[in-house]
Amino acid sequence: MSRDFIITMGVIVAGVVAVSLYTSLVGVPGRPHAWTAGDVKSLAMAIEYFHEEYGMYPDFGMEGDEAQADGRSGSSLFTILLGKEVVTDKIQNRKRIAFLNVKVSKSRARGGLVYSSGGSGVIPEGLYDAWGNPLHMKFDIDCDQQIEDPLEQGKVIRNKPVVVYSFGPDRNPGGGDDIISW
Ligand SMILES: [Ca+2]
Ligand SMILES: [Ca+2]
Repeated sequence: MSRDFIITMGVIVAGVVAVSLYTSLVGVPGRPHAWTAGDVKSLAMAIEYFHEEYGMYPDFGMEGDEAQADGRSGSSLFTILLGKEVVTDKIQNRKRIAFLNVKVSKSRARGGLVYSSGGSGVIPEGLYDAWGNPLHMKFDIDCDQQIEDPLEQGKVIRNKPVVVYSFGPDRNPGGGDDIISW
């Protein structure tokens, strides 16, 4: 093998390693963004449609006007929005409409809706962005047609019953990469 060949191969290998490191750290631009943007919109629409259909918000154990799309309350929210509640006299989604239409995923690291037992269970666990973090929601619970912008202080979002957002690849509010439903 010539020295040039070895150097060329070395450069190619270094390039491949650099690209895969980059994509594993910040994600492939485009697709994950598009998936998460779609899921952010879908969740906002699902809650809006539920609100229109039943004249109330789903009651899923939220405290205050903000919630995260995971944990006990998140699981309860998705059970309601997917029409998977057990039929009792307390059922909220009486018509058992599947309001939510999002990508189902085996692992939260890839983003999407994840079910219990590593994706093989029947209980929805949470809805995650492409960077493995749960989506966030903020509701107009006082019904004054205004929601204080959760990402920009002093700004007000009007005429939305709910807003949904992800912090984006930097996993923090701001930074120009947040993904929002409004
Ligand atoms: Ca309000
Ligand atoms: Ca951000």
